[in-house]
Amino acid sequence: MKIDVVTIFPEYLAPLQLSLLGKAQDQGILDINVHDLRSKAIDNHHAVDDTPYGGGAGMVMLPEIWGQALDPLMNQDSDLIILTPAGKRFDQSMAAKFSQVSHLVFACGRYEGIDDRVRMHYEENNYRVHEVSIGDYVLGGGEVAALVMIEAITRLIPGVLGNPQSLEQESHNDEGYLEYPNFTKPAQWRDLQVPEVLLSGNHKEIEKWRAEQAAERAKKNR
Ligand code: JD2
Repeated sequence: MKIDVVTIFPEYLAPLQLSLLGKAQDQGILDINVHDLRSKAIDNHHAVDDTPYGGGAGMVMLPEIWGQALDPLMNQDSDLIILTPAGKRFDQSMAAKFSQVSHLVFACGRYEGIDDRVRMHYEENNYRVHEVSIGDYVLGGGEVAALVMIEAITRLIPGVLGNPQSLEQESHNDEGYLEYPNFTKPAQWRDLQVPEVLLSGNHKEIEKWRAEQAAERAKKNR
C-alpha cells in the first residue's frame, strides 16, 4: 500500500517511520511519504490560508495551494481522505475497507479547515473522496487523526502486524477487537487471583467465560 500525507506540519508524522511501520516500509509492504504543503505556497510570505468569505472566526486554507499539492499525487487508484470534525466517523469497519485499497492520500488541514471547493473539485473529477472524523471532539488539525487512521488501517495489512494469529481472532467478533479481560503471570498478584477458569485448561469453558465477560464489559462501558 502507498500512503501520502499532506500537511503544513510534516514533523507531526515522524512516528510513521518508527517500529512496526518503519519495518514494513523497509520490507516494501508499505510506502509512506509525507509532503510539506507550504512548499506549494505561492506568495512572498508563503501564506497557505486567508479569511473566510461570509465572515466568521479564524482562517481557511487556500484551495490553489491544496490543488498544487494534491494534483501530482492523485490518480485512478487513489482514495483521498480529508480529515474534518464534520466527517463520517472512523471505525473498525472503515479501517478494514481502507486496508484493501492500493493508495491513500491524507489531506491534513489546520486553522478552520480547507476551502470546500477542494473536496468538490476532486469529487467532480471522479476521484474517490472521503470526509472522515476520528471522533466527537475537536482537534487542532488533521495530523493526529491521520496517524490514528494509518495505524488502524496498516495493522490489518498482512506482514505489517507482527502476529497474524491475533488478527484472525479479531475477525471472529464483529467489532473487530478483543473485549474480554486479559491476565498473565503470576497467577496471584498482590491480593488478586487470576480467575480459576483460565487456569483450568478447559477451552470450551474459557471461551464461554470470555464471552460473558465481554458482554458485561460492553454493557458497562458502551
Ligand atoms: C481540524 C478545526 C474545524 C474547529 C483541520 C480538526 C478531527 N475528530 C476530529 N476532531 N477534529 C478533527 C480535525 C480534523 C482536521 C482539521 N481543524 C481544526 N476545524 C473547526 C477546529 C482543522 C478529525 N479527523
